[in-house]
Amino acid sequence: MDINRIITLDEFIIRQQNEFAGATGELTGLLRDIGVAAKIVNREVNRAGLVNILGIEGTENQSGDVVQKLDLYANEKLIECLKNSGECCAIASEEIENFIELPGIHDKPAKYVVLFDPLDGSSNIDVNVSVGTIFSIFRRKSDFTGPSNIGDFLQTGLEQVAAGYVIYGTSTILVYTTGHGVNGFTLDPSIGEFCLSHRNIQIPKRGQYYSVNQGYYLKFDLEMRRYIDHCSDLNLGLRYIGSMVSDVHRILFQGGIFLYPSTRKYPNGKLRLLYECNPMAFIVEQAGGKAINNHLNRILEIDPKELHQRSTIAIGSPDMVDEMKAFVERYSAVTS
Ligand code: AHM
Ligand code: MG
Repeated sequence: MDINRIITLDEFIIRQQNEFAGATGELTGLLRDIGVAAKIVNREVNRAGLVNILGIEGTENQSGDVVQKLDLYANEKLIECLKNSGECCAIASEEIENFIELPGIHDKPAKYVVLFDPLDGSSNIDVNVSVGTIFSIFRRKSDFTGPSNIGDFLQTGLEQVAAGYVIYGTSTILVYTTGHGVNGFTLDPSIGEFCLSHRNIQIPKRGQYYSVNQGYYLKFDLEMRRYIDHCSDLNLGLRYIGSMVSDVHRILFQGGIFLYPSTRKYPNGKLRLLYECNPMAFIVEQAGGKAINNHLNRILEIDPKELHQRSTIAIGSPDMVDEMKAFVERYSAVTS
């Protein structure tokens, strides 16, 4: 086979499916439909400067953040594509208070639920900085013949069957895992296809950057301040975009650590466990990295209690996350 041949996302997903005996193609269909939604959202993100859908919508989402118009558009498109897919029985979105049941197609019971953050980092939209879409897929736990329930969504991150993100950056890249490594696909706008561009992504053990909103330094706990001082002592560079997808994407390729610790405003962290932390943790772990919270618990093992639960997070290169863990252990022992 010609190794330079273009492999599209659709072809790659189908090939992966063929490697698993008993795979029915349902997850394949679902991933493909998310790919379609990503293309539609991408088109709109790119056109955003041209049409009047920019700007703050004026409402607040479930978590109290200001919602911008493009978030709502991305939210609608994802729901639409997942509805048409017929493989998803219910969805939960960072932009919606409760989960939504989706009607089945031809009375076929759907096995999966999908959770997503339709447009993460939305405060960046107005200034033309990269944003992203994050998704997480679970097999439903409830009886396939009845309606889905909250228990289908409140599963630990370990139970994710797939997770991914799309970064709308200088190019648009979709990165996903089904628990067998991580692969990245770059959208070729000339043919309208995501093409395999980053095979079996491995995160470096360490990196030259740390990523945290250092403006909140004085609001962080002592152990976190000490760790940040340590990063600075090591002459690590600080990179913080304010768009988790973009910050973690860089770390996935170049190594480093991303932190969103507790602050006075967000004592449990700002980021959402189900829409942001779990899917990113699954991807990063699959690439050889680590993800823990401030209590040093593995993100993927946290038992969620509610849909919009927040979590602190330290995610990235394995050696750097271990080092952060050691700082927290040392300095919290000093204060306790
Ligand atoms: P959003 O989902 O409302 O866009 O918020 C999540 C974003 C993350 O992408 C980013 O890492 C973080 O919020 C930035 O928050 P802050 O401005 O407090 O540093
Ligand atoms: Mg978000």
